[in-house]
Amino acid sequence: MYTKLWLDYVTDDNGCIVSFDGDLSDNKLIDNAVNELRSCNCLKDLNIVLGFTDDSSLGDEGYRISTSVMGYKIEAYKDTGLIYGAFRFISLYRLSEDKTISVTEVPVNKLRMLNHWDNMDGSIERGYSGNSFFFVNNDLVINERTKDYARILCSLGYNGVVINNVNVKGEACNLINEKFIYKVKELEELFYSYGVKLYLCLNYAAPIEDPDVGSADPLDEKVIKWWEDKFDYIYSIIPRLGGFLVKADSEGRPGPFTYGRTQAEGANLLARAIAPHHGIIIWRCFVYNCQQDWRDLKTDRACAAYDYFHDLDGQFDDNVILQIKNGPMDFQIREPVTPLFGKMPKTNQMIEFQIAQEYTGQQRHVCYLIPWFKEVLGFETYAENAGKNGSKVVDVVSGKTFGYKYSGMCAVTNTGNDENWTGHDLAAANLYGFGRLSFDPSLSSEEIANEWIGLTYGNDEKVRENILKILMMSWPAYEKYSAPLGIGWMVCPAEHYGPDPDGYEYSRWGTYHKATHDTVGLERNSTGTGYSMQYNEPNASMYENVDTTPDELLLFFHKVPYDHVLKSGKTVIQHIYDTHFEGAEDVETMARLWDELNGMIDHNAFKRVFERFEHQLWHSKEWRDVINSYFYRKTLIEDEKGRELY
Ligand code: GCW
Repeated sequence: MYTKLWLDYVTDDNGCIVSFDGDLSDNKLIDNAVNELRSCNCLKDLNIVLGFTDDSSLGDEGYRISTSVMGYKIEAYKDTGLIYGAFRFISLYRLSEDKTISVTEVPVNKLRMLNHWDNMDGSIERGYSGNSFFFVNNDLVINERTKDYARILCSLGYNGVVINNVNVKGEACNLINEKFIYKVKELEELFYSYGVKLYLCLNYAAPIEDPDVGSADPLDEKVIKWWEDKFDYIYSIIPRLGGFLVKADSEGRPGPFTYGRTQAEGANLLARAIAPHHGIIIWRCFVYNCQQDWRDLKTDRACAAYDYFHDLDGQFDDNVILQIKNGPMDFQIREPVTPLFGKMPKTNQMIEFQIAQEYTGQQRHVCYLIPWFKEVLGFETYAENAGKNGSKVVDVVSGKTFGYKYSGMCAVTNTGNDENWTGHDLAAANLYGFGRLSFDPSLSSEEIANEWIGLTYGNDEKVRENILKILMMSWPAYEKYSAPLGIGWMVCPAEHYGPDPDGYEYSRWGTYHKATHDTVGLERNSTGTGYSMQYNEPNASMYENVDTTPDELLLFFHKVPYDHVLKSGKTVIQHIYDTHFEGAEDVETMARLWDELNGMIDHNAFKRVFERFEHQLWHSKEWRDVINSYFYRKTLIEDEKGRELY
């Protein structure tokens, strides 16, 4: 294996003395914590004591690390905290110059999860780093890589993983049947021993296939009994299973709407059946009409989640969590924040991001997404009655604003069975970063990047500086050379890769930019689809008005002429030309910064990223020229700077 990323440090037993101050009666978490420390080369000859403290403010997962002349002490209130603390200690020790470590850290978010879109045949929906390492040929596989993965998750602060695709199909339906349940149990035990809870996706329509039931109507007694029996069975074998993630009434999948019921009735069906076992139901809000007629000027996909869920506030059981995508559409390079955040005080919510780079370069382009996620989390929702608790998205999803029982952050993962886990070596910064960010959202994008660079490439200053620059330039660069000003979907429909400005324009997906020869964008204020009115004030008024809408979202909210002047002082058309030229130039800069590292880092690691840049250099120019030509041909407006347009 050529790289294990930040786990590289793990080598052989080396004589570091780790003592556990307490009763070790068969506790796998503590065993694993001790083993990690003992087998870590960089801790050679250190004296480390692990122990419990009665300081309950550390909660289940927090820890305190301190340094004295005797050595190091890692304390926690619970065993889960000890293993998080052990991993964190290794990172901090490796990053620290003077080796004095003194931290107390408690995770901000209760749930910090990854969602796999892995299918049982081994493929991964929107996977860009090889095939699944959970599933091969319709079988569930548990091996060394699975263990390394559990270690990675724990070392980054994740505490939950959903291993199968939300689009549950084929054999995946059997994960909760006799055929696979004992293997799922084995997997649960492995993850549990690293502090990570296992979750599964389920097929809401499953009872339809049972000839004795033939329905999935949430109010049908037979359906209710079917799920009760099913959860009784599952939990009799895997009592610690975290629960289930559900995609219903979405993209062709049946759900409560099929039976004229609400989303709350659908979610509560499962929540009530699972409640005696203390499981949770994570219910996705990605519900919209994906059979839209592009001629229909009234329907707006952006409005859908709010329209279907907002009025149900208070109707969901307390073991339901709504999982809501960061934006109202679908993981575009730029979208406004979904207006449901801050508007449902009585309903648990968690936010869903995507580190699988479906629309952001598919792990062939470098695109460090943490700065984007930070912007989303920092968005002020102006939730009513939030008071001192705060009402930014980060406050809402961490449960602070409304005192949610369950809440947190999850991301669609970017991992696969490629040797480096994430396809592009630099995409590992997103896997690392999302774990750290969900543990502590106050960390800056630069802090997270610096940690990752140090742990992955060592502490050389030039290496750190160049990679940091590349990472921090990468998301803005991608935005510049792809779809402009928040408009989204100028991408090839087949794979969601590469430019195709009209690719979605006459499709059924509700994702239109409506560019004509004199205007571009959609009117989503009160004179248009009304989407802007879903926000609390003053956001609603800000988006209502062209003059107060931020430039980067202008075309998401408004239809404007190409000579409309942005706050930057440029016209829309000139902004499009300029950013597209700039974006492609930024890629040249990033590639040059990488080239400078030739000879300074492992050659193979250097070469892998070098090759990805070769592609990105070409492909960013393709984006630039296709998008610029598209608008040039529509408008016949020349570039002010006289650059070539085709
Ligand atoms: O972005 C879309 C993807 C689908 C995905 C869906 C979802 C798993 O293109 O591949 O299906 O979102 O989030 O459910």
